[in-house]
Amino acid sequence: MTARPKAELHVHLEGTLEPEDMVRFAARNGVELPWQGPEELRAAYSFTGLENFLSVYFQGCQVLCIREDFRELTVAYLQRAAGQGVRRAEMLFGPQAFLDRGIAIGDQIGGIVDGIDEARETHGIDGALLVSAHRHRSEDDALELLELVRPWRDRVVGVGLGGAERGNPPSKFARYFDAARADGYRTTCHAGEEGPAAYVAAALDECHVERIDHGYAAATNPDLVARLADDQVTLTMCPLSNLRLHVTDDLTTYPVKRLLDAGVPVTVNSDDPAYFGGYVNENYAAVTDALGLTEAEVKTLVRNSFSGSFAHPDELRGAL
Ligand code: ES4
Ligand code: ZN
Repeated sequence: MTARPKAELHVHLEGTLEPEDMVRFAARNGVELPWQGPEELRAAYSFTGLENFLSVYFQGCQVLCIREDFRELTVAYLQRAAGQGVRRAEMLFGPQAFLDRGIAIGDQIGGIVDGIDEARETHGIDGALLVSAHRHRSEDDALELLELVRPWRDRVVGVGLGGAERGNPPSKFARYFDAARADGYRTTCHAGEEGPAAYVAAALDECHVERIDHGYAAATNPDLVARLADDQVTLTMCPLSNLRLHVTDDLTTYPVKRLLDAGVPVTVNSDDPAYFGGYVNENYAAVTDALGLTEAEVKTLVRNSFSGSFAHPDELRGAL
């Protein structure tokens, strides 16, 4: 699996911050953390659910302060991903938590695109940035985010929506996705992680997004599964994340295999790998072991990762 070329379509850049780097950035930026060192941090990574995870994750985000931090974070993830055979990495990043702390959008995105360019040179990996809004904030905040990002339009491939899912349905963000499409962005939306299958349907019907991040709950609804297959909607699933956040407690029933059998273009991804115990290959290994996936099934997953990517088709020649 290590050398198998693949794309990763669902990873939060902030979720790639390893405990050692968090402690190092905290020290150099003079940020106080409630944890003493990397071991104490890892011990704290026992989550009751998505919102409990997000509260720890946003505390971790506080160590990222200057442009250089965002560049180093990006290079470190892309180097690691390239080492796992990732050729194309589509990285979600949520500027709102950093804007709250007065960090200029140019320092955030400037550092990330510097990191993408450096990693392309040194590791040959095709990194792409997707800006993600928080669904627990207002739609007006999300629309304002699009305005702030406008100067970097040519360096941002797409937009997404993450954050606390329960009580924050995709329908709340229909105008955000409309505005993003009008600006030429590709679109993806977290749905059906802790939320119901109806949120997956709403992301498609009301927000008209191209891809669904997670989509775990969709597997409970046969009509929706048939629709995802008919319309070839890519799901970016994250098995270790779903385990750690108690979306599922057992990967032997994980719906990847059933969705593949139904013809849904499902993919395997890491989500927040520094917090959930594995990068993309550990996620492939977890589902392959638990479900006994065949070589042909793993090949399909890998092919889906490229076909579901937002890369220009010319860049994908040979991968499909
Ligand atoms: C998320 Cl905003 C955000 N960041 C990282 N992981 C997430 N999962 C759901 N929303
Ligand atoms: Zn995610």
